[in-house]
Amino acid sequence: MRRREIFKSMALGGAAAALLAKKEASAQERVDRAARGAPSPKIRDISVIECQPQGVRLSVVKVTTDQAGLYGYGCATYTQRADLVKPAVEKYLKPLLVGRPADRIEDIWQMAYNSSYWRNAADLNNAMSGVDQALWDIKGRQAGLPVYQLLGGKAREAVDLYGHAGGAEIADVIASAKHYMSLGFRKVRVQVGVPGMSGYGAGKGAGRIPSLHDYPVFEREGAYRRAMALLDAARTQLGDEVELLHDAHERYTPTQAIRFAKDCEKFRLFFLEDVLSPEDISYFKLIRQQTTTPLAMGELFNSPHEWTPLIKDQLIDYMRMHVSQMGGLTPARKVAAMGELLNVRTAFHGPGDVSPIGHMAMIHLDISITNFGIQEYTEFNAATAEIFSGLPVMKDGYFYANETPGWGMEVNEAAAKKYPFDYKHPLNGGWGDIRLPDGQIIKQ
Ligand code: GCO
Ligand code: MG
Repeated sequence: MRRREIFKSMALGGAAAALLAKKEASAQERVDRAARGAPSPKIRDISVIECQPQGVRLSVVKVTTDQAGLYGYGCATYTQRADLVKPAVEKYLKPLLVGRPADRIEDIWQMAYNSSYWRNAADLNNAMSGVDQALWDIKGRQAGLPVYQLLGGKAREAVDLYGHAGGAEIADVIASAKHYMSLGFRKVRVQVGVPGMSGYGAGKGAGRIPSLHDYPVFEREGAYRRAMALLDAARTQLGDEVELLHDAHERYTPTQAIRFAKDCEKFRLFFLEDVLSPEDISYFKLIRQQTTTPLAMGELFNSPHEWTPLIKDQLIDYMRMHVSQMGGLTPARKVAAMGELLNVRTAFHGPGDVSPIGHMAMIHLDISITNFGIQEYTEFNAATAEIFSGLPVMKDGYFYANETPGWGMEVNEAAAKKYPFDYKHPLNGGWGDIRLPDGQIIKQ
């Protein structure tokens, strides 16, 4: 024992000193491992944990290494095509990666990206994300550090959130928004049902507008007027303090989108989301020239060819990508860094169809970057808490990162099995069709 330990032990008394010396020894051992280069863990197994604790299909990848007790989790959730993710992992990424060094995250990401030849597909990106985020979890567990420390440490104490206020009638939305504000939320997304048609993000409006079919129906100008009435009421009744967000969910034509963004100026939104479809992103330059309404876009993007032009030319204010649709934390942190150079902030997609592992991965990235914008909030129920330990803690409208190594989360696979995918869903988790009165299907 070094002289310093001897003097310390005399002062502190035997047992306490021994404990302190043991703690210091393990801390020293960790430093030594890092200094001498801890033995590189090899990937021994890759598996997929599927569950549906809140009515939405979640896919989580577990990567196990050859070092006892060293494994990690990553989010691979693509709820509408969940059954494609598992084979993409097990039949393609597992044979490619087992035996490879788990600590070469960038190299493995590039290998997986290249291995399908055709790339930037939603299902393959989600499979890659599951592995990628698991490797970051492993890196943190190996280093004994939360992942945000590997990304440069905290740039803020916690991650600011927005809640989803919705309802069939405007009064219901206002009440829901007031509930979030009572919890301390400073930002609230407002969405309302549209009488007689299938709106987005809120209860279904009563009745049905005339149409030539019996499918769910949507009529653009009626929905537009309803949205303006909602935003006017929200700003009037909730006051100027609260920041309002609204998701147009690609429901309008491009020229309606330009008008919608202009009409929103008087409501001073925090952002207007998905005012265009990904196929129409060339219209953003027209919107940008005509209005100061902040614009958010990206949850439907899978490829750098979609987000790069919008960020490069500063045509949006917030990047809304679904991190697992991008391929994981590795690409997300690169695009976040690109956004910082161009003052485009992050607002990563975080509804119920992101697993708690995916939420935690976003929180670790959000908390460590300068151009963080806002994070979407999802409430977790008891079933989710039964499966995932270390869930993000929400306090006063903020999410907090775990301070324990990696993501700081565990997945109870036995509990996950209690909540299997529900194959009774008529579309097997798919996205239903909504049509204009004449029967034309719309993107929604
Ligand atoms: C959002 C999104 C979601 C999507 C859903 C699709 O802004 O959170 O628009 O509500 O509709 O994630 O599965
Ligand atoms: Mg959206």
